[in-house]
Amino acid sequence: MPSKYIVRVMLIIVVMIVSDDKLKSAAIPQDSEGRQYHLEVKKGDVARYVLLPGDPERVDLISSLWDERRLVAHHREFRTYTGRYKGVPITTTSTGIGSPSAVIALEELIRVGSDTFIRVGTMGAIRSDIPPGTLVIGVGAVRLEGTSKQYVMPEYPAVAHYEIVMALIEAAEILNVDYRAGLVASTDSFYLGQGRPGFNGYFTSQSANIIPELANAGVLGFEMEASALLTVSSIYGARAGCVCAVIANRITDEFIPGKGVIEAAKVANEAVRVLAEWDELKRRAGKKLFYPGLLKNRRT
Ligand code: R1P
Ligand code: URA
Repeated sequence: MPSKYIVRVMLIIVVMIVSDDKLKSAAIPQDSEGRQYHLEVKKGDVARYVLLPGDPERVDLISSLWDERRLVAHHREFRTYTGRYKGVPITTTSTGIGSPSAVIALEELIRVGSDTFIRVGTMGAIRSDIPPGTLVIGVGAVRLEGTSKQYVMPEYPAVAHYEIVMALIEAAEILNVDYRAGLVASTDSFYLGQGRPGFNGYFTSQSANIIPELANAGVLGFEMEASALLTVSSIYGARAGCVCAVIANRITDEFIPGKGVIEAAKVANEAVRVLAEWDELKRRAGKKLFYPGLLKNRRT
């Protein structure tokens, strides 16, 4: 029988060998192959264009519309597929609920080579004329979450990249779906933060005022990730935008979970095809930014 000492030394050696394959640094948590701590993706696993739903089940729906797909990783709330949509390499990763995990996904996807992000979400409208099933294309977002404030001052704007806004509008027109374009508000709380009572009717004056105040300022509705994704993408020079299916209307008090989600998935996929075409036109013309005049160079 080996002594207790020898067993302990052998155990330490085994742990060292195993951990050599694992994370090298607490500050930069990735393994020796560059595989990221939360998403478990590495360079080569993901495409430049990424669709970001909150719900992990929505990545199955989004990728079911592709020509081909493979499950790359699923760790915690982050489920990732990569494949092709109409020939264009594409990835979808779920972010879970809320801005902290959404920005973790963004951070790790940028590190492994993605640079274009479209959130494919659900939201609650705060105007009576936006019924469930409508799509809202975000041009900007009110930063009512805390995550983006840990990156930059609150005055910094959360704006969608204009190419993504245009590509989403183009896709919605091609697919003939009902859509609006405008501002959304991203909160950290689904309940009090969006004017819903808490447990036992707990309420605050701030919560009571949030819907009329934002509606009066032209905001179309609530969701929980867009402003952090848009802000952090701008800081890093990445392109981001969002399209959300309206599943609730807070003025008419309707709630129809799932309404419009397949349309949002279709529009986001088609927007990636449009963006890829525009990116190719830019490349051929030697331009950094898309403008409508480039369309005259389109091959039919
Ligand atoms: C709240 O129910 C969740 O739904 C919305 C909100 O932003 C939040 O994540 O989006 P997803 O359906 O994309 O998760
Ligand atoms: N997502 C939200 O954040 N709020 C809603 O009302 C519906 C979906």
